[in-house]
Amino acid sequence: MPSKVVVGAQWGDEGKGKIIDILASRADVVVRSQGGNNAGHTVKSGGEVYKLHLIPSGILYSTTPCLIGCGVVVDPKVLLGEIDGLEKRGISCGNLRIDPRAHVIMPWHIALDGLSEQARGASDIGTTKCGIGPSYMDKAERCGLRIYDLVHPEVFTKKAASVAALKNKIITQVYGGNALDADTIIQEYIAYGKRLAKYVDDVSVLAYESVKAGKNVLFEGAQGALLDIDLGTYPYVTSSHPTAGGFCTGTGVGPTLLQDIIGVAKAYTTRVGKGPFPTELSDETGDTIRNRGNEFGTTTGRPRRTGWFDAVIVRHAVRINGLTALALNKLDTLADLPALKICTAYKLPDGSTTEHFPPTLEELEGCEPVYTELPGFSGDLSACKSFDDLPENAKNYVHTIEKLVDCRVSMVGVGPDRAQNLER
Ligand code: 2SA
Ligand code: GDP
Ligand code: MG
Repeated sequence: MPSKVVVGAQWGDEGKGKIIDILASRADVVVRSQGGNNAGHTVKSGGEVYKLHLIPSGILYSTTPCLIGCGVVVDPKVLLGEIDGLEKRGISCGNLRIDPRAHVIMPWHIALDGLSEQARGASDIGTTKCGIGPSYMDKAERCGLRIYDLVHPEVFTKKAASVAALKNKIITQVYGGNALDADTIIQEYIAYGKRLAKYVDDVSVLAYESVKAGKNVLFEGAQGALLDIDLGTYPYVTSSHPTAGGFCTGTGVGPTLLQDIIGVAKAYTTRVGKGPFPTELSDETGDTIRNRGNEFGTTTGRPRRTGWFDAVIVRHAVRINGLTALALNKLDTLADLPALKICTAYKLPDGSTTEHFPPTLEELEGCEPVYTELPGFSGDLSACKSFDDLPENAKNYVHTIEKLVDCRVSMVGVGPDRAQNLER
């Protein structure tokens, strides 16, 4: 399986962790390219549950190098906590590597994430408050601190002191918040840097050489297509590119080195945080899906908003990622609902319809989902061992989605465990 890319095809939490874990068992190297600890990937294996935020899911396989690319924003405190947590459970992190170009999430980023959300009031984004946006802002502003700086105390002290002074001005004078103690922070982070130094290496070179050597390289996505800063539901998006193109800039490998691009979708739709959600169900059916599917954020525990499968958004994900296949998770969650709806298109205010996701929120406003209704299926799908074992109506549901989004469904999820995945 030379290079495979796994991306979210909706608003995140599609079950990428499970698919990545399955593919990681056959991968020689796993690479992450964007986001930070706002991601939460749940991997269930042999009765154990692992919640990973920053470390690529391949870490559960002892010999697989796991690379954190230059496009990731790294909270060193969280990363060290994750390393310690895994090592306590007997999982070695010796194969972890972090690109020196990756940016560091500092306490002022976390403070500013909270303060700016508060200042937005009712029009807040609903961020995870992990400091993701403010860290990417500094990267674009060219005043960010990078992993290289973190592991070089003299460089770090100088740069961090000047950035801290600027950030404290913003925190106190713009937002009326409390200034942070720069000296204490610098000492604390130098200590983190000392522990992380042994993991630092050039991920662009490592990833390139692995692909060139014919190794199976797995590129692990976080969040989802509709959260892409350019192609998602801006401004209700994250601050990175959780799309196939983001893997090139976020790891330092060129597009011709990426082969299979697998989009992961749920058999319905969820989103956390604010922003448009055309097929949202604010009724009992939505509650049933949330409770049955255990739809609560892996990072923040927030209840996820739930709704019908929206072929318009997944079609958008197929196009912007150039998906070669889809993994459709959580089909089991829909069992026993009397009828299932799929949104096939949006009706525009002028009465016409479109199959394409509108580029702006203003254009999306006033769009109404057009549904097709399919018969439901019942029973415990989690016991199915192959696609053929599924009830006819469940197979029909999958075939309908394939046709509507023009992409082959190569895997169907019927439960959270590694084994509950039907490959086709
Ligand atoms: P941020 O924190 O700046 O990236 O938030 C901006 C928007 O991106 C959304 N976002 C997410 N959506 C789904 N899942 C995410 N990760 C966690 C998980 C979520 C959690 O895997 O369960 O635990 O709450 C994630 N991360 C960011 C976010 O909701 C904002 O809409
Ligand atoms: P990610 O961010 O895309 O990796 O997804 P999360 O881990 O945040 O959320 C997906 C949730 O669904 C996790 O709790 C998984 O264990 C669970 N899950 C994944 N696939 C399936 C499936 O096919 N069926 C069920 N019932 N749960 C699943
Ligand atoms: Mg998640």
